[in-house]
Amino acid sequence: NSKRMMVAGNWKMNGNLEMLSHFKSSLPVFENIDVVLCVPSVYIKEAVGANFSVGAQDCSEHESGAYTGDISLSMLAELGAEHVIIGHSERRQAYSETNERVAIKAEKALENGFVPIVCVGEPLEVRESGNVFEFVGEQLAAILNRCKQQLDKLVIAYEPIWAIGTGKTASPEQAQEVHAFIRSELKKSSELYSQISILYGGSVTDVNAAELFAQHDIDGALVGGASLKVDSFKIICEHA
Ligand code: G2H
Repeated sequence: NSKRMMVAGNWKMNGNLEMLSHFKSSLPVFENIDVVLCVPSVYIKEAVGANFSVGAQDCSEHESGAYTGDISLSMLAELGAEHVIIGHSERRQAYSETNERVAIKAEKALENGFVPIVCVGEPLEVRESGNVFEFVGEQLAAILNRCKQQLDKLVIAYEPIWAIGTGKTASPEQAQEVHAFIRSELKKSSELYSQISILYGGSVTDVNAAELFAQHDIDGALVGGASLKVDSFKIICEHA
């Protein structure tokens, strides 16, 4: 894989200031890959300034207004966030985020100068019924339709829902198969298809990262549980 790799940690609703300061002091510089830590938004300002870039885990698609509890992209930018995870399956499921809403958020993130890490991925029943490409293809189509202008800035994360936090990783071959499909869909929309990073997410650990990264179309990882321990996160970065 000749592309610049990215390892993005997704702390979800975990961590505290002490843990953050430990990460800031312990994570070394990685020259040849992009290392991003997506922390809860309240920690973004504190997270900035170490050897990693900082990302948010969601954003509002609105600029301002009566949206109690939401956080705008300009607010996240003010704190120093450069990346934002969009359409994580936990938000699609628990907050009913539709394909279209996810696509609008991705579009707004690009407009605001962010690198959106947009998540796609199928639930178990879709995998078992053999409709993975159809399902992921629809998620992707909505995103590509709105993000055509700046596709080279986009990062896609393939996260099969059945592999999230379950300890059940997709095999490198299963992941590569969907990554190759995503790449072929990107190719239909843009000449820049080969420059778009496609991350794998779903129970990535320091043990399985290397074989996932060895796959042709896997350009890095979105890491949940294993991003909560600096030692395992560091090893995953070393493999990238
Ligand atoms: C998938 C992933 C990070 P985990 O949600 O986005 O989490 O690595 O814990 O499966």
